[in-house]
Amino acid sequence: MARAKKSKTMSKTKAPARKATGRQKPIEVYFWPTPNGYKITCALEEMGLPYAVKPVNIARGEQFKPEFLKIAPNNRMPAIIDPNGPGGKPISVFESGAILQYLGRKTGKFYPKDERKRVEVEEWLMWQMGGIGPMMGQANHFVRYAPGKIEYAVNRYVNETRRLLGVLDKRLAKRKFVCGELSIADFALLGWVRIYHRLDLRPEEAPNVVRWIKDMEARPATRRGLDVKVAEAGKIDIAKDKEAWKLLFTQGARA
Ligand SMILES: N[C@@H](CCC(=O)N[C@@H](CS)C(=O)NCC(=O)O)C(=O)O
Repeated sequence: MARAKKSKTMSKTKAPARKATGRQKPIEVYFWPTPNGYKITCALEEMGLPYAVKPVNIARGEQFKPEFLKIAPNNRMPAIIDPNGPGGKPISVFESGAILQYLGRKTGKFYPKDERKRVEVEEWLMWQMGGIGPMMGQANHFVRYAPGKIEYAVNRYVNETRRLLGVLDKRLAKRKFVCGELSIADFALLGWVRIYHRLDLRPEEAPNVVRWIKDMEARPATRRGLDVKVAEAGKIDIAKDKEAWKLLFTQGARA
């Protein structure tokens, strides 16, 4: 594993990067260690693509820097720049689902070409992007970050998360991975689903999901993806850090 190059514009990192071999330039991954960020590092590791981590310190406002907004206009990470994009020219991609589809098409891995199988993977990928991600994100917000305990909001989002995990649990009762074989849908889901316990959900509520999390985490490549660290992230507790809290949770008011 090679050290990631330090970015001039973003936070410094000691995060590892898969070594670029030959003349292939690494894919730049604009990253912060969150459930959405890990989707991409896990996929890149499983696909065996060289990459360099470019930290975007979202607790310090680096997602609003003009150079980042050029590639990610929604001021959210992850985003990537692939120097070897279509036609051999660089391409940038934002939105984790779009990045996973791009990487799947680029490598031909974990994104089947057979139309029926592809549709199935896309169903579960979109289910993650439109369901699990936003609902667990809101549940996490109201459980951990909202000032005071707003019971109605906690119940609303934790219960919806519980329902979604029930759907996933049924699906995984008869399949090793979400679509039978390992796919980009698994990479999309893992980051959020593996932290279900932070939302007061118990493992016995979804035993097949718990089994799948263990299987995924035991894969050496996925493990490497989940182990990508950014030193600075560990120093900031968003719940207690006033600057981070204001930057992340009062954006509508800022606009
Ligand atoms: N739908 C987006 C969501 C990405 C997202 O919410 N990223 C968060 C961290 S997990 C972020 O960058 N937040 C920065 C901010 O809120 O300004 C995706 O899947 O890429």
